[in-house]
Amino acid sequence: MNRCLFRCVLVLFINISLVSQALSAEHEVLMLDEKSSGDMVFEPSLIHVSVGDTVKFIAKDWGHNAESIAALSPVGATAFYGEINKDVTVTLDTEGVHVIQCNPHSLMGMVAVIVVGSAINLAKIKEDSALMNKNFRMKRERLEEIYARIENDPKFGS
Ligand SMILES: [Cu+2]
Repeated sequence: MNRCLFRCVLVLFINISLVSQALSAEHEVLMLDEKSSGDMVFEPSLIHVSVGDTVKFIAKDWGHNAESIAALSPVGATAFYGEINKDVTVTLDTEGVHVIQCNPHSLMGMVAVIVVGSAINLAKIKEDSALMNKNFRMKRERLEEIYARIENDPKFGS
């Protein structure tokens, strides 16, 4: 009898934790000085999340921040601005491609891309990035590489 009750409670508990995991997840992105892929990077530089998930940007190395770029975000997305040397956690409620930058290193192409759900606005983001290319003078190919990875991976649904 007790064993049955224990089993039922255990099953219920597992179900509750599975449901809450399915509802939202937290992802982590590191802000780093250097990596094999180059200097001043977000790691990973491309992540795929579900609507309602959170992303925590972790200030592992000094001198970085994470902030949204209004012109390279889906229409209606909430802007965020993380302070330098501080972790920042954002909840992403707007579907589409969001480009994130480190303000001090934006000229060096310290960017990350978060795809929330499907990359429904990728064409527009690419067009607007081309207009902003002057702001990514040194390593703007990083963004182009990331867009190519999105286009070549069916999971992003672009
Ligand atoms: Cu930086």
